Amino acid sequence: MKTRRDFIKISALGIGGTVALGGASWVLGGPMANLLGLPDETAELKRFPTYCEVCFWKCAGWAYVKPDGGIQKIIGNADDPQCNGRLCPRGTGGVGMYSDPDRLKKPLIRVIKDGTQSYREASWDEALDYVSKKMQEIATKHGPESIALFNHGSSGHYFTHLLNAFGTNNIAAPSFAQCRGPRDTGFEATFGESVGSPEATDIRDTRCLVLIGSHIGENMHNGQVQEMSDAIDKGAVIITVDPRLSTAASKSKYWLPIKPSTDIALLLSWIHVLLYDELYNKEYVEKYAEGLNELKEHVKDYTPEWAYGITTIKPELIRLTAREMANAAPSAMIHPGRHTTWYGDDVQRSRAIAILNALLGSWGNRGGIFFKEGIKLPDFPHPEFPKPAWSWQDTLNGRYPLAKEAVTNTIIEASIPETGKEHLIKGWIISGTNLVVSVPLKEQLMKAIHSLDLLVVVDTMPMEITGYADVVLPECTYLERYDDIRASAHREPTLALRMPAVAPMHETKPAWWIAKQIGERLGLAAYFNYKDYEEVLEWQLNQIGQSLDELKKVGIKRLPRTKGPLYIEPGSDYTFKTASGKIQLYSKEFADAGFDAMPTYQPHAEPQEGFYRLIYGRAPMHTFSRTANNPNLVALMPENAIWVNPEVANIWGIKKNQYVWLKNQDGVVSNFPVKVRLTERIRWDSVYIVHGFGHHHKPLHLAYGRGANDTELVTNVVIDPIMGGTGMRGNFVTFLKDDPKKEVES
Ligand SMILES: Nc1nc2c(c(=O)[nH]1)N[C@H]1C(S)=C(S)[C@@H](COP(=O)(O)OP(=O)(O)OC[C@H]3O[C@@H](n4cnc5c(=O)[nH]c(N)nc54)[C@H](O)[C@@H]3O)O[C@H]1N2
Ligand SMILES: Nc1nc2c(c(=O)[nH]1)N[C@H]1C(S)=C(S)[C@@H](COP(=O)(O)OP(=O)(O)OC[C@H]3O[C@@H](n4cnc5c(=O)[nH]c(N)nc54)[C@H](O)[C@@H]3O)O[C@H]1N2
Ligand code: SF4
Ligand SMILES: [Mo]
Repeated sequence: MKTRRDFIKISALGIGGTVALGGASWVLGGPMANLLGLPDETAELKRFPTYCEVCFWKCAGWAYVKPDGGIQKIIGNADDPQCNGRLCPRGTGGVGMYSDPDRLKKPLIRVIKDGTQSYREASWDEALDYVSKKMQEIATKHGPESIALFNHGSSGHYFTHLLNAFGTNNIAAPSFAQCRGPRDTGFEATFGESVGSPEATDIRDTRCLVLIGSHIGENMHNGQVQEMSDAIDKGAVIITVDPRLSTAASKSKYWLPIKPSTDIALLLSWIHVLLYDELYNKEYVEKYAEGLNELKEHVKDYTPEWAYGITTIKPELIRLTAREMANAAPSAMIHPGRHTTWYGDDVQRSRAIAILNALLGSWGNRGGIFFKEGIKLPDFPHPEFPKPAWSWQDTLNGRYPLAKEAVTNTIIEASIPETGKEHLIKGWIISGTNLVVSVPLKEQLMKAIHSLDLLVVVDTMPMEITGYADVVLPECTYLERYDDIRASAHREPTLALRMPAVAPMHETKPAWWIAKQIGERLGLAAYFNYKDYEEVLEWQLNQIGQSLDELKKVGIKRLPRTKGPLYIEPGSDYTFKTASGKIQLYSKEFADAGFDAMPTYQPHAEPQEGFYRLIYGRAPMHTFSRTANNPNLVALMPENAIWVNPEVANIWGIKKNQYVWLKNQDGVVSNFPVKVRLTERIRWDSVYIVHGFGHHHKPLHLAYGRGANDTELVTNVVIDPIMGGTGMRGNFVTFLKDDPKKEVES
């Protein structure tokens, strides 16, 4: 069926993978030498500071450039406390983002000829004129608020600035409602603030670390992996709760192979043991917390025996592990997690985690959660932003009252005329996020996409989302551009610089330039009153007594703390950032908003016979879509596999390495087959795949058709009523051994 916005293969233009690039090739050997740590030839190489964009840990590093201009390798900056001179495999392989022959090369504009839609190459002027003219038209008709931005990563800031100047703050990222939103909301309700990114988790000095799902080691957030390894060396007790024997579980003293979706029951029973066996940190709780009596009454019946029937974790083990935490307290921590949109009651699970941390006295103590500190760089001077007539809060329509950031799903909903009504969104800019793979509810997403008057995608790669754009704007990779100074808060304030190591390949441009160009065309030049981004960085650094020249030489600068110690000093008082200044074991804020003031356990949907719960996670060598086509990383892991318990495989007559298709509870079949990994490391009631595979866009020559895509099988989404997070683990799959001959939109 032809629609208003047909999915277009960028390769149809012949500009996909067929163009030969200077230096780049399909041979996977070259960059592998770096991964294998072959002889250091850095002596004749020039090095440029950068920080990694392969994930959001943003490790600082050096890009080494060869005399012929190519990038030889990227290594970690030894002064960076976020990586200590060591990058993860993805960061090392980041060169592949630069050298990938499938990269976007020129601006593209959608055209319709004889009823067929395709892209044609355009000059930057033409593409930028098109975008700004369309934005202006939409604003004249519907107001500037009807333009929205979806973003992830460094480029988001420039387009946020552009849209704020234009008069809208409908700006959303899947890293909230599809990721850390529930955690942040649960922690804010309890402690008055969340743990930030990188998380203020004092794993290095912890004596007991509890991981609820958080699969550090596969989730390769660098500093955490290094600190966990140090903590293990120092004898810390690790307790991992995961239906799968994750890498972290395999390094743990205790692995609790919980029945998925029942974590709140386990957490409540741990709270019960801490309170009724009087193991909690009394002094800390008396001094800093409110609502102890209510909590004690609330968990009265939540005994380990009660939890056993739900979680399948034996009562003795629940008691023993609670004791381990109490013995180590306050140097004990239940990790807050990060990707927490699991079952739709995720804020309450995060609340239970926060409450346990409070009972142990973790917040503000060594080995728990430290007080992070960063440095704020002033904004480059610009006129005040206009006040939008309405904003993303209005798209909530009274739902999700505690959402502190825009919810992707309601912005999508507001872009469909039947559901958008008086707050209708007509244009999207998308930068650095492959919405088709990162947001579930595909039907709603497609309806929205087909209703828009303008869809602009800024990306480095021809990912699925680019196929729906009216205009595709190719950004250069992080190795070819300046970006904002990394000034994230952690144990000490740091400043890290990213500058171009090489000139942008093809006709690609940095996002700051793209945003400025559109801004100038929209009459907003006063908001972009600089020649280039070097000028912005220089000005910002000068305001805080630092210099760009120095950062160019050192890459990263550590600054002394000025806002007090890392932990609560003995004998001193601490005021939490909640309304009352105390930790909220009982949340009045939740009660007032009509939610449970303390977490309760609710059973979740169970699989029908012959179906297994689909759970998903990360692999050390990939970051979702970001790396799917990266030649260096595809060489390390070309496809995902489905983890199946051997007992289940036996029932189905499925063999090791056999390819199967997956069919979910709503009859949706995976686009491609996926290889079976038989392993005792997963419970029989669940199957597991790594997210980010199964790409169906042919211009991704390496990623196309490799493995299964979990997102397409997530058709049952349970939305968290508190902040709008999309619980994605209530989906069940069965196996198809024969090719269902599915037609794949590619
Ligand atoms: N290598 C790599 N590292 C990454 C990323 C990446 O793409 N690649 N992405 C980064 C990002 S953005 C994020 S948000 C984080 C995500 O990483 P985490 O926050 O660690 O993600 P989780 O969803 O907690 O972890 C998935 C784990 O949960 C387990 N699990 C599934 N269901 C249940 C359940 O019901 N109960 C329990 N207890 N466990 C369950 C799975 O078996 C799996 O081991 O990783 C970050 N790090
Ligand atoms: N089913 C399912 N859904 C999930 C998850 C899951 O595990 N399973 N994980 C969730 C989580 S934790 C998160 S954080 C979100 C992440 O979801 P996304 O934000 O979509 O994550 P990425 O895959 O990092 O986004 C990648 C896009 O950014 C582009 N890109 C890479 N570098 C650059 C650059 O320098 N500039 C520009 N302009 N673009 C660039 C890539 O080519 C790609 O199109 O997904 C969530 N959705
Ligand atoms: S953890 Fe790895 S991918 Fe993430 S920023 Fe650091 S080196 Fe890059
Ligand atoms: Mo995430």
